[in-house]
Amino acid sequence: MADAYQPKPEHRFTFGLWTVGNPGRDPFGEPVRPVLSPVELVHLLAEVGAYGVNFHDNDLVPIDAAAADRDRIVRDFKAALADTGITVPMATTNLFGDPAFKDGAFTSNDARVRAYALQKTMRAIDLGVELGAKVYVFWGGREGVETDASKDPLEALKRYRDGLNFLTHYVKDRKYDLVFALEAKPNEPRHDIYLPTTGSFLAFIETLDHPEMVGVNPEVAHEHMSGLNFMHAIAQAWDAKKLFHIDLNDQAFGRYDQDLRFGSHSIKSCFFLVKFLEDVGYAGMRHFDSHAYRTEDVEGVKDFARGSMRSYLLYKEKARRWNEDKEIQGLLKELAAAPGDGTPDVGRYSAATAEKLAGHAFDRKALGARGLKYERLDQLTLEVILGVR
Ligand code: DIG
Ligand code: MN
Ligand code: MN
Repeated sequence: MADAYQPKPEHRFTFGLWTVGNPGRDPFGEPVRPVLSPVELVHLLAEVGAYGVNFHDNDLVPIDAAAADRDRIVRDFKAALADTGITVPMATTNLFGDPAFKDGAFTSNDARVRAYALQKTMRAIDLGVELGAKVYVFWGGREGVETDASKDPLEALKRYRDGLNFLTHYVKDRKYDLVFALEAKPNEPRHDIYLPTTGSFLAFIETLDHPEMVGVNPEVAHEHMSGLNFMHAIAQAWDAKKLFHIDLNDQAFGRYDQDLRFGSHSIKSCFFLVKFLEDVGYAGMRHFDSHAYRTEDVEGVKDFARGSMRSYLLYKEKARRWNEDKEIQGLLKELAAAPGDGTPDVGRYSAATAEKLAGHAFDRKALGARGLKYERLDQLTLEVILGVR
């Protein structure tokens, strides 16, 4: 029986071809699942109720495909999209798999590789736009070093900037309706990856020729790898009007990139993340950049995909209950209450405010003595998440 947590198109749940198509290879083991074709994966996503599918250029068109094969593959893919109603909201380039990119793409020490990366990305942008993508993601998985003896970080940042500037100019020249979303990760596969966090990219974007075209695509696992609060990174991106896309998954702190099913590990942080996205009215894609356990067969992959979307909707319902919980809202109202003890209201600076503030006598001991009831507030939050409120 279908309950209230079934995915619908308006939820905008999307998956990359490389996620549900992950055959289960890992650094210590061979694939455990058959490799499904892009057409088969589109039908699998339609079966589980997804809204859209994303891809790296070579997830769809093999890097050495002849032109005729490329055209057939794209034609068949378009037919599967038309048959199922699955859309393509986002596309990206694989600038990390081929050995040519072993020392990076845009930041490679070899000018030929940097030029090839631009050519490959231009072609991949054309393909993404042809299939309807409006967001173009850049994950610089190889833009980094094993040894800092190999690259000057200032030169590397200049190359990164030059590459992205070239491509924003290309998109503008082609008059594409497309924005860029930059995805951070601190390490893996490189020992250190440049621009390791969402915050790093938010600063970097302001140094580009067309910052208005460029936002971020934060990923849960990648901020967790650095031990960071993901929802805070999202809040900063939202505050800067740069949350153009998001990679949802899950991750134990301080480990390799696990790309776990969304909401399956960090229960409380996923609750606050979904609450934030729903509270602010984030209208972008809910993209799951994750994959099934290596223990799973193709039916298990469908369980992974269904669980990702279902968990998001469960957290969304818990957020609604939190927002409507009378005791929780009462505590928040108390916290927000104005002191009412004559403390000057210091909004924007004025000489008069500064003078009033300078002369005010604070009761410092009383400030420190106030109990804030966060234990009760957090316990109530936990009880909402655990389903007893
Ligand atoms: C890894 O987290 C990266 C690649 O999978 C892809 O380039 C990007 C798009 O979501 N995420
Ligand atoms: Mn990841
Ligand atoms: Mn990602």
